[in-house]
Amino acid sequence: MSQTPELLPVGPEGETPVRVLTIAGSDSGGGAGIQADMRSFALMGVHACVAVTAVTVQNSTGVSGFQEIDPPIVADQIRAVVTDIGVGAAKTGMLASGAIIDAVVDACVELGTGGDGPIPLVVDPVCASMHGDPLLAADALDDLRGKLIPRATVVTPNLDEVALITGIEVVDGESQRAAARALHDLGARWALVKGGHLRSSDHSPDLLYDGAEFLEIDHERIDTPHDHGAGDTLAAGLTAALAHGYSVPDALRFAKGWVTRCLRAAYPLGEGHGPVNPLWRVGGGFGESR
Ligand code: PXL
Repeated sequence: MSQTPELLPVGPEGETPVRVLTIAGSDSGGGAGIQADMRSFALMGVHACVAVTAVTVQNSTGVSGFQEIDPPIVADQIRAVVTDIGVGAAKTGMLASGAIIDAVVDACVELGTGGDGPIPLVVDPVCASMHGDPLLAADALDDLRGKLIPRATVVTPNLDEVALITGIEVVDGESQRAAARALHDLGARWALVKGGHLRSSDHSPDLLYDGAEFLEIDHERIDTPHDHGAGDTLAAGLTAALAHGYSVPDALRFAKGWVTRCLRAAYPLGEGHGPVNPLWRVGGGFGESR
């Protein structure tokens, strides 16, 4: 595909759409986690199933606590939807604990999600909120490295997560390539090392690696404090495009375009950071009607 379209195809009204599964935590502020995924999935035209892993208590200023869901209930949500509704791709976000990672991996192995199975799995290895609040237990890193990442069709860490998972501080192109190699060595089919704030230009080059070739995917960088949920939204775009049968590089091109558009439309919310905004699809800037 030479030109990746800005939007995914949608079928006629009344026809069952492409389905995806998000395995993630709830954000009471509505900007990240499951809520970010559902907003984007709906506006991209795919049906999203959900396996809730944790309920966070948060607003625009940070996460003040969370309650984990029992690991067998997390796994049963995955089984219930994959065996009945069927999904074209799945993604993981906040998984909170090693026990939840284990339960998710067991269900994914059983259902052919990730690994050599037929259902692509996007692993967004969420470790902390943008405010630094932990969203994954420190003792779960070994499970992330040794069990979940090896099942990833594509793993999508930000630079802080890269450092936690691989020990590599990405500061330039060379360390970005070293990090991609390290993530691939852990067993991910594709490793995406996001440029994020890496280069102080108006571009944020992401590096994609499949063990053979490095692919740099560059996109305009939008500088906004309202980027809550940006990582989730990029991973959601990847997941939806993979469910449509895109290759990983084409899925990334679509997802970068999607998240860039959502960043451009981001809005302030509360006293802290506002969310990226997939509502650009239905027209933005509603203002407050009083
Ligand atoms: O953006 C990462 C993320 C994922 N999931 C939940 C979150 C956050 C960030 O705060 O709260 C539930």
